[in-house]
Amino acid sequence: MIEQKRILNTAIPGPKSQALQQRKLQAVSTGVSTGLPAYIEAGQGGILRDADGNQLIDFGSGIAVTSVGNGNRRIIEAVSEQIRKFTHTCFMVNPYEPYVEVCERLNELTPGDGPKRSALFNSGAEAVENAVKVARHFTGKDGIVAFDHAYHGRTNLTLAMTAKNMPYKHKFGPFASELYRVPMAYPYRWPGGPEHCATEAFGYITDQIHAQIGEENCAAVIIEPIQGEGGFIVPPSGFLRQLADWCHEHDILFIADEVQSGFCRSGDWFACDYEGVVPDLMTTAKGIAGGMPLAAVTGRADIMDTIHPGGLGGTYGGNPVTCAAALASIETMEEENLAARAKEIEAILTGRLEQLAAKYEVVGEIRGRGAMIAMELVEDRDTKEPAAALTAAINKACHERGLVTLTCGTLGNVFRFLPPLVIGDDLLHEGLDILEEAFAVSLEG
Ligand code: PLZ
Repeated sequence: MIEQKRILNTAIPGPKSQALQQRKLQAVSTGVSTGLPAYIEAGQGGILRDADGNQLIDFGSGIAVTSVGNGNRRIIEAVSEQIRKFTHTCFMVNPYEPYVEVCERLNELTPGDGPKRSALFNSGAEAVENAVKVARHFTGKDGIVAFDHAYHGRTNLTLAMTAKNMPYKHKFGPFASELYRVPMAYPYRWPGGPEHCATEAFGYITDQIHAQIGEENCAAVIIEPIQGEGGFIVPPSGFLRQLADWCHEHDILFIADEVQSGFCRSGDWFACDYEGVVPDLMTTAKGIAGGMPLAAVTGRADIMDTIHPGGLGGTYGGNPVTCAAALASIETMEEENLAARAKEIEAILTGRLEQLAAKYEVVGEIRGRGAMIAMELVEDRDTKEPAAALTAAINKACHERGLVTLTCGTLGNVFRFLPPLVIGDDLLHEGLDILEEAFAVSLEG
């Protein structure tokens, strides 16, 4: 057991972490960078313990993954038991029950009452790639529409869908073809003002698809119901529904990428639930399996079952150990009602962040849902000029004080909060105290 308490023994990163970072430089490609190079040795709940014995408060959950907390008893038991039984057969060679059960649970939990089917993969990007494969196969069309600020992964096809050049795409092209980008309904930065964002964005997007691709050439529109890496952008209420309805009218599949927003993170099982949107296909990963690498595509049975036998798969997809973790993770979310807990976390985070906004003009907007909350920092509330350097400085000040924080945003000026859903109120408040201090030192010197 790790006490749920922040402990600072050394500077962060401490000497042992610094020595490990030196080894890292000699062994690991520079392409793989580390946000906070305090090397982790153990973790539980809302705490990560590093090589120097420092205990850090976790506001990142390994990018929205360990929603049920590191060191989760159910996950440890389920994974250990499965490893003792067998670790791998490849589902395509010798199947096993946990894979089927995960698919059953996904089909039940995802929005929509009709019959559904799922297929399991290893990473979010792989799930997105497969959703695109399925959409093209089913519709017989090629065009895929993604959004400004989108993030869908780092493989070649998903990079074509990801919006941001640096660091993701820079000099890694050429990228896959038949991928199109349309504006995102981003209320805070919508040129006509947030109140016109929903209708104007819908108009632009559908006009653009009509004029530049043609509905009859368009297989799918893919969107993160709350954009993650792009800046926790929440589209205006009603926008997703309107877009999904328009897609249906034109035989275009509506794919929701819930890799980051799914599994209770947003205060519902899925961010689509809040908007009453039923996607044709949904991609999930991250929070699904408490840190084990598992991802899924879930969708309408008539779509998923048009694929010929053998058309989908992979050596490790739905590995039994990851499936055991997913079942334990889903059980934890149900038994501990972590969706409701995400809403409590939302109340605490937004309450405290509003106090910061009252004090500091640099806080341009606070947004998000559940335990997926962000604030966008600007130089000036009128011009909304992004305050990327300040965002980085505050982030660093949090790290030095033992708080694991993450930034995001195409413009690098969004501070995001993704604590494990099992974190205690005391740690949340302590983390927010540290954030306040980081604001004070970064802005007031
Ligand atoms: N779709 C919505 O958020 C992963 C990326 C971190 P993988 N986001 C974190 C980084 O810098 O690589 C993500 C996502 C959405 C797809 C993905 C991709 O998921 O499991 O990283 O492949």
